[in-house]
Amino acid sequence: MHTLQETLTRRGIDGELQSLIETLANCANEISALVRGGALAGVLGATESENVQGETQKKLDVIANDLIKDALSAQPLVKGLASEEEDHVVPAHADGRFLVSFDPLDGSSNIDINSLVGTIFSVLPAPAGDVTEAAFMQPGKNQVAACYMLYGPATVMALTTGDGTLMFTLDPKTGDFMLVEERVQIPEDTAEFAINMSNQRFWQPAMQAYIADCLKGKEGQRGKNFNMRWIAAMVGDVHRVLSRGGLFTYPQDTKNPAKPFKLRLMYEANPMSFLVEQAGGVASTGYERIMAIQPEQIHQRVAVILGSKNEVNTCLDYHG
Ligand code: AFP
Repeated sequence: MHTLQETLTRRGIDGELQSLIETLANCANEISALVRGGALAGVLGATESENVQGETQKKLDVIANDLIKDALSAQPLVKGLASEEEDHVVPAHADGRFLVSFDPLDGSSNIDINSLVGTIFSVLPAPAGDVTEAAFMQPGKNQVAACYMLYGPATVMALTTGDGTLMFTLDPKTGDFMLVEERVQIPEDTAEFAINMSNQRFWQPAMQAYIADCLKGKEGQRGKNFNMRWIAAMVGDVHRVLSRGGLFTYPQDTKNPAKPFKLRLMYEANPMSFLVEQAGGVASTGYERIMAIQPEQIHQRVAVILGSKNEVNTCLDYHG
């Protein structure tokens, strides 16, 4: 078994990117310990504040955000950072090589019920000049690395630097992330989908039709029965897709016309799309490849359909 450091060295990942990835892994190690402490670590419950998107912040959202912000600000390779929990981009080191976007604690509503949560990172090359929001306005295909850490029964990390998707498990005895799978492959076919069914009446006709056909099962035109899963943390749902295939979607809806999309492009959709594509899957909005989208602002949201290649493509057929 190889540690994260040994794996990155063996794969010839340049020393600076390696150092940044190790910083991200160390953050996850600390957050993992807090998550495991639960009520004993004083991390449950909500704060009285809201983030820029008007969502109530959980204590652990704030703690994880501060922990990562401090660690990245102390890492000389980081030129700037953008977080789901920060109103604006945060400049770090003027001669840093990387920009890091992150969701410090994905799946916040799961914290208090002792269910899955995780952290998601996206690494972009830093352009010359000042760190403004404009520096982050790069499509996902520019990412040099992406990873998530899932704090489940085991703490795991999925990582890509553009040469496949690797899976690691945190060894609680040594604090090292150990390589458990070098080339994750998402099965091309599946009979499992993940969607928040309570929004059904608000979806566009294309998604209505696709899910309706899945629900008809063997007797319908799909000719097979489907199973449904919903973890309410994208990090958990994507981990299942990487582990055994499936289709995950948070589509456009009209529930709140001012907010037609739920998932954030920079902190959730782009890094997860990179991991999924590198594992042989597909990630789309329904109409375009997520990683080709030219971002317009850091907190932008998008529709997401990702997972097993053939199933996502079938869903995309319904979108014309
Ligand atoms: P947070 O980042 O605020 O924790 O939200 C999690 C999330 O964006 C994503 O991870 C889930 O897939 C989705 O929200 C769950 O949404 P529902 O509340 O509709 O189940």
